[in-house]
Amino acid sequence: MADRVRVRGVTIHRPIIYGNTATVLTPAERETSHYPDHTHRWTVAVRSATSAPDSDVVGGADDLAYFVKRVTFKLHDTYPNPTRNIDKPPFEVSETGWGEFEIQIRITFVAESGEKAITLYHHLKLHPWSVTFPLPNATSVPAEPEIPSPENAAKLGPVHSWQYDEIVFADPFQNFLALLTAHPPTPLPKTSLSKKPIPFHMSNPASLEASLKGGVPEFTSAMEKEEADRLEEAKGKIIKEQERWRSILIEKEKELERLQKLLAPKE
Ligand code: SLL
Repeated sequence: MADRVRVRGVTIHRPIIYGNTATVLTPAERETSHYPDHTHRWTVAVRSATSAPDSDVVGGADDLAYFVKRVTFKLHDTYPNPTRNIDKPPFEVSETGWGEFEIQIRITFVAESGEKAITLYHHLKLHPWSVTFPLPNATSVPAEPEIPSPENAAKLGPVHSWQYDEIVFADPFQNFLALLTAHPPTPLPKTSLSKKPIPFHMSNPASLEASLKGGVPEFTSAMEKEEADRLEEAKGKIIKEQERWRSILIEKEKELERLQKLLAPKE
């Protein structure tokens, strides 16, 4: 069948984000809840990476349903029916709860794609970000950041934890390629149009301060360049460290040789 023909050598990708937002429940909400021990309301989602203009939603400008058939969120076993299948957009689950845990996110593609489902993992983040840096010569692991009181956490506003990713299709079927090219993704803005902060990520601790100024974060294409620069800088540092340790090793080997000679029985 002609539409079962793979287009060899072609790769095409679609940018997505996955992650969660969380807010502290107000005392009134807690009182009326069936679960008095629940402290937060959260939403875990898979969305297109670009945010709609003037929107309070992170990502989601494009509807992913043309290539995504189902997103399965596997919640912690403390939840009733922990496996949640979402078959139409928005591909998200909202719940209340008290604890952070790992969510398994399985994305199934439309049948005509012929693609296998992919599995992603997201650590549900409820508590505000804080970064504790290990000191360069520290011998102990830094202490776990303290969880602020609900009142203080509420003052900090919603918590956002989002990961940018690209779903790559290699050698796609001809009809699937046509489907994808008929739905080009809305490009990311170069820099944030409405001065939104970039989403905080542990790989970029410097972004913490900006993300705490509040506002809904937004992914931009400048982030990609900045990440490439950070990787380049980190690579440079590692090469320097490698050279430093190599010369230390050479010195030590020389010393070992010298000491071994001293120990060797005289002829
Ligand atoms: C923890 N390992 O101990 C984690 C588990 C589970 C969170 C967190 C809801 C439970 C319910 C809920 O928040 N589960 O339905 O009441 O922190």
